[in-house]
Amino acid sequence: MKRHTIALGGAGLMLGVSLLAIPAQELTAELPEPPEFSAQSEPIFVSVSDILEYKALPEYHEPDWVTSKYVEAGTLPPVAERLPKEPMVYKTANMPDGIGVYGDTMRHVIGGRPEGWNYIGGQSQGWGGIDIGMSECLTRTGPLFTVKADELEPLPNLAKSWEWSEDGHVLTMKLIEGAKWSDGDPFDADDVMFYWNDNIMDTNVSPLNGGTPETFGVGTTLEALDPYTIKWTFKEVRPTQYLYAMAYGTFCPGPSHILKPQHPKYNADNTYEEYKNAFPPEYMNIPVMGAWVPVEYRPDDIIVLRRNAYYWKVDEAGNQLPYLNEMHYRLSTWADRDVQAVAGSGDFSNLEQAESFIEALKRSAEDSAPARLQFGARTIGYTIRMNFSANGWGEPDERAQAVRELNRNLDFRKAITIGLDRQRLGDSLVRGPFTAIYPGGLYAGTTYYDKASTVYYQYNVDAANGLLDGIGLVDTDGNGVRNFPAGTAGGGDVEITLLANTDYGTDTNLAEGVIQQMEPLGIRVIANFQQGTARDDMAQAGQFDWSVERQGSEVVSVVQGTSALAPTGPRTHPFHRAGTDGTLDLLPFEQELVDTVNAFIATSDNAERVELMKKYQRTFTENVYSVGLTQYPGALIINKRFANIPAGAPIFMFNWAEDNIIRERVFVPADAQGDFELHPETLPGAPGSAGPM
Ligand code: BQZ
Repeated sequence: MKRHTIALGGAGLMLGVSLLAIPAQELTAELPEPPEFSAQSEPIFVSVSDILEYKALPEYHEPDWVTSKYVEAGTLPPVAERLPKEPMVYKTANMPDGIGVYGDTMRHVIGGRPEGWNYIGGQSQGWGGIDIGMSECLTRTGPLFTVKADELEPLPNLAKSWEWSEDGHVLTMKLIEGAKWSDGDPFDADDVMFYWNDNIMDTNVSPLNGGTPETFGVGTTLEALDPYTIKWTFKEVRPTQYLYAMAYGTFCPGPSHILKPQHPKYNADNTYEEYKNAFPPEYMNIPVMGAWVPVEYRPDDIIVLRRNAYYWKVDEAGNQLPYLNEMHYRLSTWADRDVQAVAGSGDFSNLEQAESFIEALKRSAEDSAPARLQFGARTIGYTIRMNFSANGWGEPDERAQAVRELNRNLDFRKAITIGLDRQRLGDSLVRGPFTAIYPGGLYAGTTYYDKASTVYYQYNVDAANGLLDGIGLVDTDGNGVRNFPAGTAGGGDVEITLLANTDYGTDTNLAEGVIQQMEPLGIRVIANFQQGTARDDMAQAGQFDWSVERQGSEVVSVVQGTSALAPTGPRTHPFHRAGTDGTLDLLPFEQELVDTVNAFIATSDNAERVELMKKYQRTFTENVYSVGLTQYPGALIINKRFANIPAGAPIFMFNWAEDNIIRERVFVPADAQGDFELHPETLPGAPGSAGPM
């Protein structure tokens, strides 16, 4: 800490800056190549039309017990009447193991806990594939990892077809006709417009996964032309980009016939909080468009879901999907998910915590191992996100406001990024060829990544201290911690809180590493470790100085979550949202990033897009917009008895594997089926009724 003492005096301080200024080129270096690590299986690339189509089939089928116990008993209409006019049909040629058979269960283990069933009202169901399985969206992107790059476009889903107007401003979408919610109520434009008008456009509601009006473009409008036709009008010309935002997690309509009566606009007795919490976890049989419906919930134990008798997808033989009758979500921890999957007491895991790699690899290498494990590309990455708002987002106190000002100072961010030994951080998680040094921005190895456009400020503690001296942060009271200049936050110690998610060992281990590595810089970082949901709420409310976060699909695919790449709207960005006056106080380089992202959204010319993302990457990494930490591959762990698991399925790309593998067409051959169903031969009951019917 000797250097600090030199520049104690005010004048000395200023002097220090110019004297100590270190030219950028001395701070940067060529980014080391990630260690050689090839994905263990490659996808089979196809066209969208090879995967599915919508068409009426001559006959339809269902599990025999559904026919005998429900249809013949008159408590359920025949399958043909439960299906839409033209169901979605999965093509056999695209199913790795072909047409499946009914039966069995997929036993998930999750680390989250359900807040309730009002997804569009902002409640989480516990993650780990439970909301992905219940919520169907206008389009779908999870399976796009198998689609040819030059034919990449979201899959149709609840929107079965769409057409652009000549001038490219209007997109007319046809919804699937005659599909029903799992209680038999018709799905139509009313559900779509309730989501748009009263959950997206009503800013008193924050739908789960962050859908906002700007997610679909500033000034965009949506209207229903008839029960099965909706019309989007965009300011941009042919912004095909927004079709990705119409997939999971930002355009998955909820059952308006159940939710609307609870919404304050239609129910004056209810507050918005009461609307959000109107359907607690104990409420069973919430109507869904997904393949399975929750019929049992035991707190801190399990959520059981049974097949949706009105599910609107079939195979080419006319068998109504899903093949699996039941889904379990054991309420435990994310780390336990890995353990149970390799042990065979669970059936599925996204091996995403690097600390568990070696043990999981060892266990799954045995011939007798119940599950197979396949690594994918490096699409899991962590970064430090600094809160860039200096105009009140998250209502910072004087100390926090002073930290925001530092976060907005490039030399400060440079000092932090070169003060970090990323190799050591990666090795602290797992040794071996897994982790790669990640400076921030788009991930190496992804479609739009360009190494030459990636600025890497290499590890250099001395230079870091030089920069911090240069910006006037001096340890005036000699306690080893730098102080704010007199007149700022009372000249107190520079103390910075670091938000991290205790649901994951990786998150808190990396945060601990950052805290430790900031000490030699005289920066006191204080752990603010929170459980998942609390962490998510704090992050979205801007109640953080810094946060260690596992990043989303925007830095993997760019096309999914694009609007989160820069503050394109007042509430779209993870670490810079509008302040108390509703405005965004963007720095000049942030405005450049916003313009680049908006230009990317507004063009479908691929060459132009590639150039725009090079510009994005350079501006992002040159300005250390976020401080990358490490990047590594994840591995999909699935019990060997399951069939129709697509080759090369990544745990995370456009979405998580729970979407990518298309679970509704996953099956277990008859002779391999386990006896795990807790409610065999039952169907979901009426909304709100206890248990299956
Ligand atoms: C995968 C995923 C499926 C959310 C969640 C969880 C939330 C975040 C993130 C992942 C979990 C699993 O991730 O870790 O492997 O199963 O659920 O939804 O981290 O806290 O808010 O973004 O997807």
